[in-house]
Amino acid sequence: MSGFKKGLVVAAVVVAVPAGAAAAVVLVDHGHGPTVTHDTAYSHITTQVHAWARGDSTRVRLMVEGLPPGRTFGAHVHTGTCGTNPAASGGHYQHSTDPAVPLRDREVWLDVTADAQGHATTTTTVPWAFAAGTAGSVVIHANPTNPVDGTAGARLACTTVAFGHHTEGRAVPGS
Ligand SMILES: [Cu+2]
Repeated sequence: MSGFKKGLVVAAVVVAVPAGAAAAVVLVDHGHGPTVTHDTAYSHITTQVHAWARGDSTRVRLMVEGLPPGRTFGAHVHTGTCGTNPAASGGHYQHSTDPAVPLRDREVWLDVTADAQGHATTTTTVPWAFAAGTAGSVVIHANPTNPVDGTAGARLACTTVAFGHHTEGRAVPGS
């Protein structure tokens, strides 16, 4: 019994240390969805978006369930929040409009490929923090992203995420 209690105390101390570290990873933004499904063939999918900040960089993860196995779908961070009109989510978030920088390095692309169970997860890290109000959603498209112009076909589903508002602000233990 006393050994069990001692173990709990040790675990609590280990978890507490990273929260105070300078380079802590903090869950800052989070969205569950989809907020809106634009194509009824995808009305059964579920989405989760998480964003973590670490210093000046941001790690964004898109998780989707219920997709057709084996297919790849383009997905991006968009500027607007989701609405019943697919165009409501606006264009792609662009951290820079400098045409000398490849699109994939100034937008946030989260293309996902479904496994045999229809699950898909993609994580990407970008070297910036989102300013509040500049990015409002993650949109899943019908086709893989064209690396030249960033297009990916029709908008299938949209998940609203208030990037940069830091609605979460929780330190992630052990990271
Ligand atoms: Cu898009």
